[in-house]
Amino acid sequence: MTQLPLRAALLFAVLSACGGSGSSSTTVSASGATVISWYVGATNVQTTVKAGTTVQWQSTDAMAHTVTSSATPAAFAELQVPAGGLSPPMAFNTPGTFPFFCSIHGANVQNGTLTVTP
Ligand SMILES: [Cu+2]
Repeated sequence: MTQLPLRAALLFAVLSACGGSGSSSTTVSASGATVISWYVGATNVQTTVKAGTTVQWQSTDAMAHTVTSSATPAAFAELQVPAGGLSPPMAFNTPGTFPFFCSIHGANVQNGTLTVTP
């Protein structure tokens, strides 16, 4: 994922250019959170964190998304990712493998797996 720094830089530029829109989007990541870029076309996104890590998904294409568990039953409650903003922070405290997708755009164009290690 060598594009991540570039995406982050582009997002920062976008956010800086449109401040004061009145949007309630969360634009500041939680302290120490691992932030996953989440956009249409983000497929097979693989992220590994240690148990206890707070994770947030960030819309980097200015579109609203969800982070929805692919497991049955769902491994976690669906998160909303506001357009250009961040999902609420969620702490993953239990080791395991957590596949997810976007219920707005579909698993074909947005899917990934979060692996939580002990
Ligand atoms: Cu989406």
